[in-house]
Amino acid sequence: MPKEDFLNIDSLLSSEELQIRDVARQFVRERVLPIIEDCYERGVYPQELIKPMGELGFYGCTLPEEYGCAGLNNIAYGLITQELERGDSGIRSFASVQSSLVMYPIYTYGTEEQKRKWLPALAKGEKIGCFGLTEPDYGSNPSDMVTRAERTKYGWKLNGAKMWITNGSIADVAVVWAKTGADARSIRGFLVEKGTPGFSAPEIKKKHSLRASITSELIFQDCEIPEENLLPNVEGLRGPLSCLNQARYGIAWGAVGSALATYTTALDYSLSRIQFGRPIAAFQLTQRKLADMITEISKAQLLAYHVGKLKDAGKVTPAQISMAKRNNVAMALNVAREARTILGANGISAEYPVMRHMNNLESVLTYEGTHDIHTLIIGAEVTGIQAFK
Ligand code: TGC
Ligand code: FAD
Repeated sequence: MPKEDFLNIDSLLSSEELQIRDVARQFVRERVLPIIEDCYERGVYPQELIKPMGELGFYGCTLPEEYGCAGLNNIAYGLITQELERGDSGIRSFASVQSSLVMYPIYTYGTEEQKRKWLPALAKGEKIGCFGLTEPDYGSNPSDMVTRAERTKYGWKLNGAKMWITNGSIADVAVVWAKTGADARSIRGFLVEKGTPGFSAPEIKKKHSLRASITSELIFQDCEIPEENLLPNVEGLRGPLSCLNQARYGIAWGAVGSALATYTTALDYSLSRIQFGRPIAAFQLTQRKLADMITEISKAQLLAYHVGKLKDAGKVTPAQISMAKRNNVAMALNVAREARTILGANGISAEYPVMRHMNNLESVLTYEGTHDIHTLIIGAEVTGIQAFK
């Protein structure tokens, strides 16, 4: 019995999907794992991996080949995020933002010129993107955002600030959501290019989580945006929230990868660590922890797989994606915490990946809609009553 595929989920995957999964797995083993603890400790993103990940087709991988993308299905996309997050949530975050939050809106809501200009370069990792929705005072409730775009003779003038933006300081293009009128129905998306006067993106330091990931503030002071940088084909909160569906789906798989990393570490450790003359794996309390971990991981894999199949069939709902993101991230955090107990004092050491994953998952639990917000999205779906407000 393979130690991490208890339910033989591999038997559900096509040979192409398995091959893509294995390419991502090998990339993480060879390029990410040897350096990631050091990056985490120093608080830097390994930028030397950005182009190699593009060469392997990891960015925007479900988008069509005519824009330089791989044209894969959603199961393959999920398997890639699973393997990337097995390495580190920061690596998966980079790919999620580039793919789901930057390439997806340009592809879905952009002009043909915008697609030709940005998608092939973003797919190769030659250009980097970020996504600005959250503001210092508006996180879970983006409909009350205060960043504004006013019409000018030549386009738009942007004023406001975005907060907690992954990749912000290194991005060549920021997809920024701003109000053009009084309420959330006037929200529009803008492509703000690096170097635009009035735009700055200072990095947020002193994080205890997602340390191998760049997180920034975006500041706009009378920032002039040409008309051709408006995403013309969407208006209202539906624009940014539709991008979140793509990223939240990827996170549901990514969380499984993180859980596999901490579970397999704990399993291996429990078999070699001797106390009271026996491997700690021989104690019933340890076996119960391991049994609970692999059961929850297996259930999460099936959930992600099924939601992926629905997505490929064009039948998935946002609430189903919320269920997968909510369940799988909470599952991964619980698995990491149990794994840490199995490692004893070694559980807090950077010699093992467990605490790094655990700390990362505290961000993953909060971003892309907090655990509570996804609870309320599911609650609204089953009761028909919105409890947000
Ligand atoms: P509500 O009135 O429900 O909806 C407004 C309009 O949006 C539509 N809509 C959606 N469309 C597509 N997909 C979804 N998931 C959608 N949810 C809602 C809705 O149909 C409506 O459209 P229309 O045409 O009728 O106007 O909006 P609300 O203001 O009540 O808010 C609902 C709520 C709370 C669920 C929403 O605001 C929400 O999801 N809040 C959480 C915010 C969030 O997730 N932020 C994430 C920021 S990005 C990020 O974290 C990146 S981390 C990246 C990384 O490093 O990986
Ligand atoms: P708040 O919305 O202030 O929530 C605080 C608490 O209140 C939470 O527990 C929440 O669940 C609870 N709460 C709020 N409303 C309700 C309610 N109605 N009912 C019950 N409980 C409620 N954003 C981007 O736009 N782009 C990015 O690239 C990005 N990257 C990120 C990277 C990192 C490392 C982190 C940590 C965040 C990132 N975010 C990004 C921001 C993220 O999406 C927000 O942090 C998240 O949406 C929550 O917003 P908030 O932090 O303002 O918390």
